[in-house]
Amino acid sequence: MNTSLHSRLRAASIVLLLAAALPSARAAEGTVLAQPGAAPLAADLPVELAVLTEAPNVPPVITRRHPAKVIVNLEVREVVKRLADGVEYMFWTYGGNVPGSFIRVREGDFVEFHLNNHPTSKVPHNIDLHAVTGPGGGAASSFTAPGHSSQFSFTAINPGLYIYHCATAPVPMHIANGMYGMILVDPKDGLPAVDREFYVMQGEFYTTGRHGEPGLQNFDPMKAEDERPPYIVFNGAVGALVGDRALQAKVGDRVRIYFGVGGPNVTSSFHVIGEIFDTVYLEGGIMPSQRQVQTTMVPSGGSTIVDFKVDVPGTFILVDHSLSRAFNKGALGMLKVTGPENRLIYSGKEVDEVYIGQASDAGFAASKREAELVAAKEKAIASNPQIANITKDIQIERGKKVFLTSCFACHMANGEGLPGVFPPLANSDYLKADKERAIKVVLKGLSGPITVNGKPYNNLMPPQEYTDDQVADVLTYVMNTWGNALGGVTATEVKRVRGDNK
Ligand code: HEC
Ligand SMILES: [Cu+2]
Repeated sequence: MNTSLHSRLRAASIVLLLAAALPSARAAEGTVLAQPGAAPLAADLPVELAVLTEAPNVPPVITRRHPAKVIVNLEVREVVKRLADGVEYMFWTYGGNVPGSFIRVREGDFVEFHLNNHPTSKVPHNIDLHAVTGPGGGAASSFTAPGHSSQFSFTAINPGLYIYHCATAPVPMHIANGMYGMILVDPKDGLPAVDREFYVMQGEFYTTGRHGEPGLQNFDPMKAEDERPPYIVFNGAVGALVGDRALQAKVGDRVRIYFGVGGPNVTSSFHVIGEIFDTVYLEGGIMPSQRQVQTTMVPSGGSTIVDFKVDVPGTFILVDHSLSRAFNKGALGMLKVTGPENRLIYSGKEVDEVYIGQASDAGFAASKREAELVAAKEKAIASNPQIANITKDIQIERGKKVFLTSCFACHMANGEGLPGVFPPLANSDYLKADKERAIKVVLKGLSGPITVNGKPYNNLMPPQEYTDDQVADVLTYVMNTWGNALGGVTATEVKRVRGDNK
């Protein structure tokens, strides 16, 4: 390192140390360096905890007319959830859902941001908020290993609707797994009032299987590189906004949609079938940029705000008007408007079913009924002892194969383990005592002191990377071999424990 750079860095760190030592400036080096008379010191601001909401909900309008110090606690969690009927995906999320929790602050607010990466996460994550003025948008200061938290702060000097996303390598993969959301920085005097506000984000998923291929799907890096997503969806899943989950409004309401594109790659031609946007705040800025708009273009990593009044009842379909995406890949949602007809504005009856096919109410009802029947079938199978026994025997053989890919290396092929190092699975009182705990051990690993059959162990078992079925099978094998007779484990039980995230 050259000496002048070295001494400049040292000078910079002394400034930071001094800043930290001054009581009034403890909260923020940033404001200490601000121009005199610019903003009040963060330490003098009233403190608020940010209300975070799950899509399609938006936190309440900010009514205060002064800046505040707003504390945001956002937790990263890796969770298996529904991508489409019968299709699951390991989503990486901000707050447990895709898109991530909606954050709302006011222009001039001092934001103290805490990013917490859940202990069950497999990889580190961070956050780049486009609302942050500063290198990386917070990414470098928020790099957080599993089980850790990091903190940084910024002043929201620019009002607008901003995307946030993970910027940990490989960045396209983190975003493609669902790591994006939005932060709204309300202008000082707020946006014009409306009756309903919604939060919708588009993003694509690069699954190894084709669109609709059932089961837990993995991320396919080649498809991502070639930009060939089998899924392009609103709010993280096919049908996230249809049927019972549709957006709701009443005739006469002024509706606002905060719409963003997480991507990572595909832009959106955002359109609501049967509506005209009265106002578009192009690219998520705060100036109305156009009136009477049919379709607005939203870039990847960008946003838009659209306002429109709903004049007649019916179902209005949200789409990416690159329509194969809507009709074949999932980018389709609904706004259901109830209230009196206005024959002057629109005379016809609803004819959704003819063109939206599977996403129509009839299709939605069919998927719901199908799910009920599948559950009923599984229940019937489970309660038939003959089928249950055959199922268990199949599980045991499959589980043995799983056991022989990893577990045996430590716990030994005969399940006896190694004295003082690897605990036994044969006749293990630890295993016997708690089935749910055993599932957790396999999914999430185990470390620290434990006692098995009266002997102490204090070692580390890494989490085992298997599907729900494989975990169920291997535990069923372990629980019914070497003299163990402990019943079975189902994939459903494993899924529940995996989703638990505790
Ligand atoms: C790299 C070595 C290693 C592998 C591979 C491994 N384990 Fe473990 N396992 C351990 C260690 C070490 C412990 C004890 C951890 C501690 O001391 O806290 C343990 C504990 C357990 C326990 C709880 C203690 C007991 O004896 O009942 C169960 C159950 C278990 N492992 C099952 C499995 C299964 C099933 C697999 C394969 C899917 C597996 N393990 C793979 C090392 C391993
Ligand atoms: Cu990430």
